[in-house]
Amino acid sequence: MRKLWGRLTSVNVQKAVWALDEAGLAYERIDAGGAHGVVHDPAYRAKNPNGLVPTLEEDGFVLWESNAILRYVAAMAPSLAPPADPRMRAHIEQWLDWQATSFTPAMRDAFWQLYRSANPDRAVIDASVKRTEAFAAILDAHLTGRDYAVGDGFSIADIALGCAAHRWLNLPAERIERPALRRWYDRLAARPGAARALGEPIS
Ligand SMILES: N[C@@H](CCC(=O)N[C@@H](CS)C(=O)NCC(=O)O)C(=O)O
Repeated sequence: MRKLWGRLTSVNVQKAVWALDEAGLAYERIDAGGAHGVVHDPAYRAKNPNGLVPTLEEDGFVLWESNAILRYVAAMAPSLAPPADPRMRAHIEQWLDWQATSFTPAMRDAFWQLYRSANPDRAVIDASVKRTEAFAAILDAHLTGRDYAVGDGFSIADIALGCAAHRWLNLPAERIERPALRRWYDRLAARPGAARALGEPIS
């Protein structure tokens, strides 16, 4: 039986859930992380020594790092199969890396201050929002005239970027309106595969 460990409020768990649902693969999701704990248990640490979520487990095969899980699911599921063209594959990788190393880290401080701090620090929020706006502008420009992040079909790049955009566009902060980013996100969020991943209130 396939198991996915991780709370649905985690943006990285949302990516894995979206990919599994989009692929139509059966799995059991087990709450872990945050208030659910579990991640500090030795049994969990034996699977994922980082003590983070998500972790995917399939009959003794264990995989962590959300974007690695996306690539694995895409390798298994015809509906998410990577394109044959090496350049298109490279662009999918590019956007996966950009999401993980640029877009999401930029908004992390604002998210933590707004959702997790008893005394949100306005200066920290503003600086984080400003950093993220620069990346949002890049994504908005890229998505202008496009329906998907790469090529003319849905891919795991849309999942990774879509989960990050979900967090960004719902952050209770003032943002510059980005029409192409908004249009792309609205289309993605309406996919049946996104319902569970993006369905929980952000917290
Ligand atoms: N690079 C890792 C980061 C994983 C990560 O930071 N997960 C966070 C939630 S988004 C976490 O486990 N936080 C601790 C917790 O929830 O207890 C990935 O992409 O999977």
